[in-house]
Amino acid sequence: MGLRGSKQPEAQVLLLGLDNAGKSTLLYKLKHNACVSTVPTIGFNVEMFEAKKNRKNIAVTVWDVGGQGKMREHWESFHQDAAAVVFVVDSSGRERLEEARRELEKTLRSEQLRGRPLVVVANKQDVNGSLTVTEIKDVFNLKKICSGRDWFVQPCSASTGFGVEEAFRRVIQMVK
Ligand code: G3D
Ligand code: MG
Repeated sequence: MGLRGSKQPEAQVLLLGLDNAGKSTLLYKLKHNACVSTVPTIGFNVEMFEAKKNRKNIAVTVWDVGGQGKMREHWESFHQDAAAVVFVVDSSGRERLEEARRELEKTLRSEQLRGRPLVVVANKQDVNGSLTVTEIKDVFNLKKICSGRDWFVQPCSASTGFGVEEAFRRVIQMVK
């Protein structure tokens, strides 16, 4: 049973990524269409949405689990009920790409997430010189590490709102 205890179809979505990738900004933009100044997430943020899938309402719960080192140990306890994973990447800097790639790889190895669809959000596309979707696909070797699941890379700017709704439309389409 989900948070509301209703019979309505529900989907839990895990919002993951390194700290500072833009997860909380993305979540608030989606929920309130507003730029809220974020503070590093301690613990987690959670928001619920109504969405339509195959003309039916679906209750979507998005879990934004803090990305800072210590919290990452807890990511796994959120895996069990996840229908899909959204992994947010800061495309504006190359320094932490390898770290992000490792975290994503580790996440995808989780037995509980086997076969779950993945949307990689290539965030901060508003920053000059940010990595393109193609570059991110290459660096992360997504074709290889995503074999056996549906996946998609969505260019996005959580600050401006570009690609935010599109990213979540993709997620809803992909959940079973
Ligand atoms: P997190 O929840 O993944 O840890 P936050 O990340 O949402 O807290 O965002 C971290 C910082 O990145 C914030 O800046 C936020 O404003 C910024 N950010 C998020 N998305 C974008 C984006 O699309 N473009 C740009 N340019 N910046 C973005 P501060 O300065 O508040 O730390
Ligand atoms: Mg946060």
